[in-house]
Amino acid sequence: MSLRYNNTRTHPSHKIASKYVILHFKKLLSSAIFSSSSEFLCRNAYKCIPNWMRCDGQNDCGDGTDEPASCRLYYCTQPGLFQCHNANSSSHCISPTLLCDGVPQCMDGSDELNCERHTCLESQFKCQNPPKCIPKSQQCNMVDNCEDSSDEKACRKLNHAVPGL
Ligand SMILES: [Ca+2]
Ligand SMILES: [Ca+2]
Repeated sequence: MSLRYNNTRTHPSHKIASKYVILHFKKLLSSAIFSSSSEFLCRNAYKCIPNWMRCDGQNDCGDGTDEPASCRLYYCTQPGLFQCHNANSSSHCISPTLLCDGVPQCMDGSDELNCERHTCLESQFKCQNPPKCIPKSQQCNMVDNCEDSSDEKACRKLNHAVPGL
């Protein structure tokens, strides 16, 4: 894409086109800076939230843009739960701690989709392969909870730093 703002001819349509290009460029820039593919960029609040927080009945953005009118009907009994993709009742809602935990709780398996791009909760550790979330308490416990030992790799020094060892 080539941008020429110093055109000698300043026809009104050029101005409108330039304005559109700048706006579009700003939009691209902000999404490139503030959000990854696993995140949703709040439109007005200039912050990113994990994708699964969209349409969960809770205003996580603060500006409400994660809960647009186009969201599917929310059947869950409380906000903040993950609604399985094929949900048609509250029985198809699970805690977000069960997303990408390596066990499908949704009948359609939608809680275990795209886990390589899933953002684990702050209370969780993300294993490398398979990409799944485990409780942080299982990190550095000298047990391979990840299946690839990635939960035990980054903390060898921590294990050795235990007083008395
Ligand atoms: Ca939300
Ligand atoms: Ca699960």
